[in-house]
Amino acid sequence: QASPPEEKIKTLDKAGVLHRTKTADKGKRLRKKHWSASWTVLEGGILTFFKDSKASAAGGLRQPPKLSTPEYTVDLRGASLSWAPKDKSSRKNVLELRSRDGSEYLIQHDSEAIISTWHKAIGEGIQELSAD
Ligand code: I3S
Repeated sequence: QASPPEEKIKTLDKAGVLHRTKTADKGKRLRKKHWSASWTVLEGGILTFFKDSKASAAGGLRQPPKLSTPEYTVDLRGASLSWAPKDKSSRKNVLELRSRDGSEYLIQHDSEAIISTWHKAIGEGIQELSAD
């Protein structure tokens, strides 16, 4: 039995709450960091950071999450990912994501296990796109 072509299977790669801040916008370094905890979705080679998750967290488990608007979407094609150098942040477990258009983001989670799964998933996303 033939399996369906890979490209037709659109999977949700990963989703969860991460701390993130944008540090450069299309090559222009931003002067100030604004860390916020946000719902983050990796799907189809795109990483989407939604607006601050505090509003939806306040709703509790009995409230369906409010559909918030994406704040940043990062196309992983041509992007690069690495552990952020210490001078970029005093926080632990910080990843630095650079998009092809020269925007940069720091991504952080206190749990090393959780940030490692994001490191792997985003890294694989970048790899898959570079293979096309
Ligand atoms: O690169 P900086 O200036 O040390 O980044 C810190 C600031 O963004 C700070 O905001 P205020 O200047 O409003 O306090 C943040 O609260 C810190 O989290 C930033 O440093 P870390 O090391 O956490 O990325």
